[in-house]
Formats: sequence, C-alpha cells, structure tokens
Amino acid sequence: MTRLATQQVTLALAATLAQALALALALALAGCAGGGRGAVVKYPTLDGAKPLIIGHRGAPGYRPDHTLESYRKAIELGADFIEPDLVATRDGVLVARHEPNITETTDVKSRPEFASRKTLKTVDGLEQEGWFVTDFTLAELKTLRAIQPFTDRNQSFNGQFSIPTFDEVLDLARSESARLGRSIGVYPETKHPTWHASQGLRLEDRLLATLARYGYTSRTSPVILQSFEVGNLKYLRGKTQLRLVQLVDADDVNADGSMRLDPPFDRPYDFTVAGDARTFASLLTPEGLKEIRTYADGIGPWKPYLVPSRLLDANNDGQPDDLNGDGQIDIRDRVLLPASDVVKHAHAAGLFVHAYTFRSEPRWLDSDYRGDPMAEYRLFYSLGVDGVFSEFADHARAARDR
Ligand SMILES: [Ca+2]
Repeated sequence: MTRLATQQVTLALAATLAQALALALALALAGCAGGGRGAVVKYPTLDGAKPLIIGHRGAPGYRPDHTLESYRKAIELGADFIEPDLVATRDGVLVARHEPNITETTDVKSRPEFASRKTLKTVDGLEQEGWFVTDFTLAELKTLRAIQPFTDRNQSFNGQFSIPTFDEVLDLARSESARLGRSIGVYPETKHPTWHASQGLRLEDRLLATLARYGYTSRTSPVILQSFEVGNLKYLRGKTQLRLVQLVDADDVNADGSMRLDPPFDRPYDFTVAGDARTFASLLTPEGLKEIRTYADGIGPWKPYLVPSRLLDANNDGQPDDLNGDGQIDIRDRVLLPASDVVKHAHAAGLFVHAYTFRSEPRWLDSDYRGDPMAEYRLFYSLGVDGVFSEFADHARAARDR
C-alpha cells in the first residue's frame, strides 16, 4: 500500500470516528439544552426514537440459540425484540431454528433412534448433509435438545433446552411483556421460503394464521417480519399490515472492503430461481431502496454495507498485514473505511435500518474497535441505525442508554 493510500485510509477513519464523536457531543448538548430532567434526546434514527435492541436468536452469547431460555435471557438483558428464525416440521408446525439443517444446533447426531434420518438435501443451491427439521414431526423434534454451536461460547447448557414452537415464542413474549410492564416484540424470519415451498411446506400463510390468532395484524402490533427473499415479502404485503423488513446479505467482504457477491449468496434466492439478475447490492442503491419501500417498511443489511473495512498491505507484497500479529488474517486485522450512504438513502426513502449481526467477542471486531464491542455500537448508533440485531443485548443496550 502506498503512503498516500495509507494517509487516505487514516483520514477516512478519522472522519468516521469524528462522526461518532460529533453525535456523542450532540446528544450531550441535547441533554443540557433540555435542562436535564425530562429532556428529550433525539436520535438520528428515522423517527428520532431510540434504536431498537433486537435479541438475535435470543441471547446466543449466553445460551444456546433459539431456545425459550435464550429468548428469556435476551429479555432479561434488555432486548426490545426477540428474533426467532422460522422453519417448518414435517407435520407443518413452525418452530424456531436457524436453519432447516439441525446437525450443529441440536444433539440429533448422538441419537441412535434418528441415525437413519441423516440425508443429503440441496437448500438454495447448496448440497448439505445432515438432519433436517422437515423430516421430523413436532413430537419427534421435541425429544431433541439444543447445543451451543459456537465452540468459544458457554457449552454448559448443552442438552438441557428443547426446540420451541413459534406459538411458545409468542406466548413467552406476551407473558414477559405483562410481567415486566414493557413491550417485548417478536421479529420472526421466514427461512428459505422458496425451499420450504418446494418441500410442500409454505411458511407465509402458516405464519400469518398464527399471528392472527394472537391478534397481531396491524402496523402497530409488536411484530416485525423479515426475509432475505423478495417474493415472499411482496406476498405478505398483500395479506398483512404488519411491518416488513428486507434483509440484505452478501457472500463476504473482499480485502479492499468491497462486498463479495458470489452465487448463490449474491442475490435473494427467489431472484436466482426467476433468473432476475439484480444482486443484494443493487437493492441498496437509491433506486433499489425506493423499490423496497413499495413492499417493505425497513431494511436489514449486513453491517459491512454500512461501514466497510479493508485489509492493509503496507509493504506491497501482495499479502494482507497481520495487524495484531496472531498469525492469522481475519476481521481483527481490518481497518474501517468511511461509512456508506446506505442509512441516509434508506431514511430518505422512508425505510428504517436494522443492521446485523453484532457479536461481542474480539474475533468479530474490526481492529479500530480495539476489542471493545461498545465502540462498534456507538459508531453504528451515530450513523442513525434504527435497530441492531445483537447476540449480547446487554452490551447493545448499555452502549445505547449510557
Ligand atoms: Ca491477525
């Protein structure tokens, strides 16, 4: 990397951090101007309200993901919403799992009675081996127990908690809202809707029927629906007033900070099936955002779309620099680039922005944050994000409210 380029990166970085500092100052002044007590702090969000803390998969930093215990922990730690990913059982019941493939998130592979269920399936163009929810009835699934899939997280709860149905998640949110006297929202994601339909297990009508039983049908209901696909969100828009969110993914981030868009992760899978050439990145252009506004209320972009980061190559040897000298190249060796205009353009289009995924372990943090997850939250709040999908709701909340 040339010295000029290094200077540019340094300046850009300073600009990004200066934005965060300016916001902190503005918030402090807002507090003073209001005379302290009762002062209303305005956030740079779409509606000026505090950003939402969304308990991504519950609180998987502390409990195995997508269990009632994980959701309960997220609520205890201050989450405004809990976030179940929804997949369907063989008998058509919506349950909470990150993927149809449950090999790594349950103890299924240690269950001799289900050994013969191990199989190959192609999900969104990728062949996977393992055990799949769609091959189990709810009664069978209820005999399994959850496992913490991140080996660097607490393993002591493995084998204790069962897989909850969507009804059980809604019941928990409702009872905890009443107990705590604050609204706990539910933020379900329809997982692989095109694939589920191909299995004869369409998710959308099941989802809406369940929500209608709880009276959740309007814009003001404590429910937000999300999907990476477009077709199912448009279908849902035609059937419900509930808030909808277009998730925006990518394959990876390139060394220079640009987004890597390799098939099949380059676009919503229903676009791939339909031969639609638009990519995830094209959804985030001003034109793409206006189109999203015709069927959704917000976007859920992967964080690097908002704040990219790049690897350095100071001696120009074609090899990325191991900034922290630990012998491997990963996120910790990346330096932040200036924030993109995605939040600004989304807000201009009338869309709120909920960014994912915030994880507190140092291995998930760019070098600029120096291992401090609070620094990352503060930067994103300063950009005006309206919510964060966090696996450590306590950290997200502390950074917001402190
Ligand atoms: Ca390193």
